[in-house]
Amino acid sequence: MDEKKVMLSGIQPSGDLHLGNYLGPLRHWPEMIEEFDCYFFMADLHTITVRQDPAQLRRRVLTQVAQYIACGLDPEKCTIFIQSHVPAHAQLGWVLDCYTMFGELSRMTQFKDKAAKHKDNINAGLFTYPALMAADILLYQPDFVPVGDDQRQHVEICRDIAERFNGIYGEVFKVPQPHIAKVGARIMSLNDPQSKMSKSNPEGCVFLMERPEDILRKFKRAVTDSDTQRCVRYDPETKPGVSNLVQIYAAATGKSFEAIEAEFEGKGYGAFKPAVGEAVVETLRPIREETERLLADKGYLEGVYRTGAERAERVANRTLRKVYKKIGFVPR
Ligand code: ATP
Ligand code: LTN
Repeated sequence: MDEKKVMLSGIQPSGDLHLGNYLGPLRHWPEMIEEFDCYFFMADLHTITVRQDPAQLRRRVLTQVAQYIACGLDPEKCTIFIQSHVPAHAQLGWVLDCYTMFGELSRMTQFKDKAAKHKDNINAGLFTYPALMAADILLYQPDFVPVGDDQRQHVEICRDIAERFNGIYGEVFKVPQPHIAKVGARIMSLNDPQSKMSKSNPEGCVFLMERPEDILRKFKRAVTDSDTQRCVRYDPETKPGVSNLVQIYAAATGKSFEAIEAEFEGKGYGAFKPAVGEAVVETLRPIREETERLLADKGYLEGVYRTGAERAERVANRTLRKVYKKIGFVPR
């Protein structure tokens, strides 16, 4: 009997992975695979809520599979798969659409943000996205869902949907907990420290596959704060730019905020910004190199996501069958 707790998470392959994705959730995933039964997937079904170029989408999904492995996810020890390879996600997604309320979907901040950003394509999928995300999660009966802070609301609505369903049909779904890291859960944009680092603002965003010289340039240009003392101190209220860099440096090096403040005492931003850039370059270098190596071995990657889909499908179908039965669908 496998008594391990279960953990699941996904990232949309809607852009190249960046430092926010890495320092927020992804960096913590490899620590979890020893202790938990883990499922990690490429949320490709979610990406089409915004229009995608087909060739780019294919490239990004494969790159993301390679990056998951390069970041330390050993495919022998966890299940890595592509969401669209497991039809149960779309199937349970539809069911959960019918147990999710218009009003609660209307309150989702991601929907409001994306609807404002893509005014010409406010499609139904963008609106019901959280019900599909709930299906992604509930199919695997996980205990924890490790995500960045911006996904907390989606994990909470997933809990509400699970409780509603269980309230009608009995204990069908395990109600999962979000798992949000203390340091790195919200990395801010380098050129706009009031907004989160996001691929939609590439100058403020560092991508995992970016060249070291470009990374260093972005850090040298990072917006810092206009106080006269120019001291390196973690204080997000009054010094959002510098605090973001302190957070990045802490996450990249494992040093505490106090140790960082002591290290740069009396040195000013001129010394600090390149040091953060160097630390990030060194953190990302092995990941970039390993990703490139893996991308050259398409056969290996194919083996990983095929095996992953088979394993995921077995677990997902078990939950889906149970749901169909509870609802009253006639078995085939
Ligand atoms: P978009 O730019 O479209 O908002 P994104 O870059 O935020 O997308 P997602 O696929 O939405 O990427 O997020 C993947 C994971 O990375 C999620 O768990 C999310 O919480 C986390 N994440 C995204 N951006 C950051 C960030 N700046 N800091 C910390 N975690 C982040
Ligand atoms: N919405 C998530 C991606 C995602 C996800 C999930 C994360 C889709 N399904 C299930 C955790 C569990 C995002 O990162 N934007």
